[in-house]
Amino acid sequence: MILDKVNYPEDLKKLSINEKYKLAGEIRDYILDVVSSNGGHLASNLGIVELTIALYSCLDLPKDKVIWDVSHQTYVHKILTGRKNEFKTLRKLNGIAGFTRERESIYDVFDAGHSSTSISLGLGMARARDIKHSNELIVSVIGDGALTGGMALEALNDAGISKTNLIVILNDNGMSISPNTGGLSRFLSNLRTERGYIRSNNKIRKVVKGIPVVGSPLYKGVTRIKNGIKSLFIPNMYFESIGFKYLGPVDGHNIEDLESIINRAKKLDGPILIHVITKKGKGYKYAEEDPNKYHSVSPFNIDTGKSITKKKDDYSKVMGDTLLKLAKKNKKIVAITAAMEEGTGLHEFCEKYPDRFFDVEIAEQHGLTMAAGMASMGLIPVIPIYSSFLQRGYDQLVHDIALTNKHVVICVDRAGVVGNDGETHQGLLDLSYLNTIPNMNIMAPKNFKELEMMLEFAINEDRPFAIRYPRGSEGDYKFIKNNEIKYGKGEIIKTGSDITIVAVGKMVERAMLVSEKLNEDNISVEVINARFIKPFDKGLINKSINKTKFLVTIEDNNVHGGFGECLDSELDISVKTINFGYPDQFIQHGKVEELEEKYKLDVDSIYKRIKKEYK
Ligand SMILES: Cc1ncc(C[n+]2csc(CCOP(=O)(O)OP(=O)(O)O)c2C)c(N)n1
Repeated sequence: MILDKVNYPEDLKKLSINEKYKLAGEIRDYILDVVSSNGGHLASNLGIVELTIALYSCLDLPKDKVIWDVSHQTYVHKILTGRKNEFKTLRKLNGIAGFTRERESIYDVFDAGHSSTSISLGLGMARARDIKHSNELIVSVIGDGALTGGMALEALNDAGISKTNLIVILNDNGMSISPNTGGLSRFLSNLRTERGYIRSNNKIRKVVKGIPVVGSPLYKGVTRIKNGIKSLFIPNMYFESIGFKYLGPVDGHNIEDLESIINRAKKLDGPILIHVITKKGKGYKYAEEDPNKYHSVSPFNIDTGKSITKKKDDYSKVMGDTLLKLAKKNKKIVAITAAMEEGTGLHEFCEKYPDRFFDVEIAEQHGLTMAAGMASMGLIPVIPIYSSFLQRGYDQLVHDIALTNKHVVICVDRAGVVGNDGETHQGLLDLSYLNTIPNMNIMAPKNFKELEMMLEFAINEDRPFAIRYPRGSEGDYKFIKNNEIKYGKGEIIKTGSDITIVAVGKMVERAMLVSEKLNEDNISVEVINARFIKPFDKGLINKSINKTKFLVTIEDNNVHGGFGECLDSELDISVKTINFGYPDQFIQHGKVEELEEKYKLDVDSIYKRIKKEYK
């Protein structure tokens, strides 16, 4: 095995080209092995094996710096930078992360997980290098999906005029999670086609050779950098016109060609963009055929490609199914996604109502403001976004939606801990930041049925709504009934006299289980399902704590600025209080249940703490 001899990037430099291809095959097998058992991002990593090998063969690491956008495609990078054995612990509690993490390795230049940051980071580092007069190479690797994010375009715009040495490698596989759809992807696809490539070469030859006297020698000279020059002759050549030298397109699975183009880029000055064409899922039949499905996977059988985890319905699907039903009755409903059609449960909506469905690509901010524009014209936009990605859209929520009370329904998916994706993906801040926005209304359902009811309610109320729900399925607890939703009203699930527990969303089930345990100790608990986090049901909660004089809140959000803290600050009387939630920290990866136990939010830990403090 070649992989046995390779631990760090410098080991690549000792390999022949044939050995590098062999290594690529071995790395693919290793990734398949680990991801089929741990879950993770598969197709993107299979697609980037040769590019990573070629890049690391040409650079001087860790002196040179490579910034991987999103960094979901860094499994090859991890294997080649001293973590070959640890790779088996990928995404597990206390194991290595599924994304780059500075604390994990000197080769992980930045923490990432959210899209479109790599060019800004790279430009920042390049400018710092220039000021410090050092000479490391800075390389940002970004996918064509991540390039659709506003920040990436802002950074290109700035980098283009910077004159600083920065290499941007565009890993173009035509896919975000699902196929890319926007104008930029059409432009890249034109660039990719051979027709365009040949036409540009011919144009260059004709124009340059036609220049009197110097034409022919000049042509010979420029062919060395023809990919850079050619772009000047392609109409609307975006990258060249904003100041980048464009090299490519190059086959991202041909190591010799990749090394040659990267070495060429190293010799050029200024911002360079290397356009690399790769195949997402390369080398694994099922992933090549359906890269969307194999973008991010739970454990699966390598031979059949089939998942080995039992698929249960989840909140995203319930949201999507409900929206489909509501959209049939109400033609004003439109759905928006920021490149997460499948993940947010909108696939069927997209199939059934293509004219009322908008994939804005990885552009949460634009999606939110566009929703405000649609609402201003009388439509009812519903925009599901994962809680952690919605962090991007804070100003759009404030300035474009809430300020003028636009009727936009934001479905805050994957709120709470999400598990193995770790810090960048935990949805633990949304209640805190949404709570700060005047006019924003926030609800959280305790089960699937309540999500259906809340979505319908929000669609029929002319004001901005955020409905937050967790990743995965509802709990097993069978609630006797789901009372009608009334604006700003909570729901008493169980009456009691000693302690009031007010719980949010999925924590209502936990509150019931805790209350049953406390009951066995003869402590009588009143359990309130908050339903509305904003405006919360002050009257109901005040009445309850007047009786019990002991308040417990439970939420799967950071305690800081969360539901419990807001409640405490607004209640009429002050009583003994415990606010359960996550601490003021970034929460690492691990299974949801493991994290809940670690942060003492499982039934037993909550029960024990209440019991101890109730005296
Ligand atoms: C702000 C933000 N929104 C959404 C996502 C979810 N997401 C992760 S990877 C990805 C697609 C990235 O596509 P691309 O950059 O082309 O990389 P590929 O996986 O195709 O190699 C998306 C939408 C994210 N990570 N960050």
